[in-house]
Amino acid sequence: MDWIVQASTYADDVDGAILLITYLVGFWFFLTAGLFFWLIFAFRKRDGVEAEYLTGGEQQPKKFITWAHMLVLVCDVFVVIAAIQVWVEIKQTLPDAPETQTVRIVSQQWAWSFIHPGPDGQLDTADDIKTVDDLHIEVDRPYIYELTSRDVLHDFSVIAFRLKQDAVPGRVITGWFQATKTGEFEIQCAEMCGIGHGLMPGMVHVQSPEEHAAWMASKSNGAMLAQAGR
Ligand SMILES: [Cu+2]
Repeated sequence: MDWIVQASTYADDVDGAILLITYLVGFWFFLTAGLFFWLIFAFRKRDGVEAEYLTGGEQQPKKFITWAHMLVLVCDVFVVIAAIQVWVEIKQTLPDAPETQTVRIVSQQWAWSFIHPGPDGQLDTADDIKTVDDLHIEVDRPYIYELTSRDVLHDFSVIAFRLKQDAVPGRVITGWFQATKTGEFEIQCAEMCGIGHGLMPGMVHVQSPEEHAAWMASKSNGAMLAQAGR
């Protein structure tokens, strides 16, 4: 689905599962709708022809339902296999490559706070970089996120990544993403969280390693100046 930009490693797999469902459901939709209207027009009321009453128990017409039902169940098997594959890949697997970094995402009414590991690559150290509504990450690097909420249910959604994860107060929810394209991609809260829900946008800035290092340097200089009281 190229008309919605795909900017993560798993975006294409999510689109593949959704397209499979769309094609299978679409096939049955048009087949049954077509058959339905054909029957209505082909067997409409005619003078001198009496309507036949079917109870549903007759074998001859019933096989059209039974066979179609079996075929739909076979399609379901393909949908379930595709869905489980994508679910396990995205929600039940975490990247373990050594270059993986962890970011913390805190949602609240109505903003996103991000805690980035600084140049040392570790969270909870002095060089952590905190931002509001702007997440800065490196392209082609796996990130684990720790998503929390300060108040109500929110949902961290980045359409270009095909990433969508509820934030639940009292829980730390862990997931991952790996961006494949540099650029700016929108974050939108995807869970009704109050009157400012629609005003809860954010931006992911996917940067090349050089850009990212420059951004971190600019932030840590600022932090040092602030610490020095300037
Ligand atoms: Cu929200």
